[in-house]
Amino acid sequence: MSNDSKVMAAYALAQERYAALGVDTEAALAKLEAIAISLHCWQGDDVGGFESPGGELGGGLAKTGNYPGKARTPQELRRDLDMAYSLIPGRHRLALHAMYAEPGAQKLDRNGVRPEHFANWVAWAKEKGHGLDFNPTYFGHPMAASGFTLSSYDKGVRDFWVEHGIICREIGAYFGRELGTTCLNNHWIPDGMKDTPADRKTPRLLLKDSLDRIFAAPVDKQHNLDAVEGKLFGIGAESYTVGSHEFYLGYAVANKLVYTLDSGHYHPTETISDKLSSVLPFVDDVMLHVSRGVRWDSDHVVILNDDLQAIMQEIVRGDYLGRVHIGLDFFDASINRIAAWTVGTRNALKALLMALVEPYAQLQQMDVEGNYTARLVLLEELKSMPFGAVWDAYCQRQGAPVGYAVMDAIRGYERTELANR
Ligand code: RNT
Ligand code: ZN
Repeated sequence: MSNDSKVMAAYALAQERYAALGVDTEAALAKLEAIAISLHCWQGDDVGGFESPGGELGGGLAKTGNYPGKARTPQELRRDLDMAYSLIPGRHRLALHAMYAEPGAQKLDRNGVRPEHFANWVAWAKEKGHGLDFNPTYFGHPMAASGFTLSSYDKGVRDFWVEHGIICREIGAYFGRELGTTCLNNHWIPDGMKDTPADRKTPRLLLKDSLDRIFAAPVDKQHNLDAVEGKLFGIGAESYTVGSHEFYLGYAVANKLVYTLDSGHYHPTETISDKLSSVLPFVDDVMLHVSRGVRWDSDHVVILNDDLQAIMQEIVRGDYLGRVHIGLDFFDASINRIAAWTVGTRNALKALLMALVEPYAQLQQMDVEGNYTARLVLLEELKSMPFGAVWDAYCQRQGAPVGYAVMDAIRGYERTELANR
């Protein structure tokens, strides 16, 4: 029997096992196929961007590792992304940051960035069929060196970043218009203090004022949807982060914006999975930055752990697939960067599929009936159902490598492409 037919034979058996639980695996795969994950461009070059070679990362973000072969140009980054997408089943999106602009020969500052500086990205996305998301870059810049941007006591600094925020919304609208799919535009700022501030209030009021200015002009929500991302702490902002969870959740609710939940932005024992059903009665949409913090907001590659499964279960069980925009946010420079994207995205999809093949109506009924014994037994038995056979069949049908074969493809690309950098 060929490998291909082994995969399909295993799937046929798995399909029957799931059918016995009342689960239609074909329906689950059809749902999975419709989900586009937003890959983050910044895993490809350690949050470098193309403004200046070897610029300071800043903003409390830290990359560790020096694995060879990092993308040095937009062309290399797009080639690497093409490779990663080819290893991931389904059709997915790309999240860009403003610092990935291509100004040509011009020297560009953040307030000078314009839609045309992303024309190559748009042409590439059109050709390959990817939607584009966006992020203004409020860090890694001399105007952010004080640790403050939109909440700075210095009006000149605030004005500079407000200008950046406004133009970035236009860039997002340009993406949405050109590609015919809404661009999620995520605003995150690093502002905060290493040590205890005297005044926690004023920077927050200044931030609110800056955001009001950025979001004052109406931008067609069909093309550009703005999101704000809260955070608890960062390196150098351990004692005070201006844009905290409560601040931005309040701001998003009051101003009908999307709220972004990043898995690394809370107390280490707090999970974002529990926040979805708490936040979604009050905001229309949520954006996720799926990440993996190890002891702190370390942005490790997402693995198939309980946290990830709980996030995807909440999205599927709550019927939130239309309102939760799943994006990734991690950067590991110590391993092959294409592998990092591939593993993280495949895991996000695996966790979604696991949630999609749950007999949820049965489980829900057990909640209602107070049948907690049966619920525990079923949930534990589900863990050893032949989920892997369904996933393998999906990869095979989608033309993505099945199982550890991804590593052959990654090794091949390392030899022919990355080794020459
Ligand atoms: C930082 C935020 C933010 C960044 C990216 C690069 O803590 O998570 O989303 O990681 O914008
Ligand atoms: Zn994030």
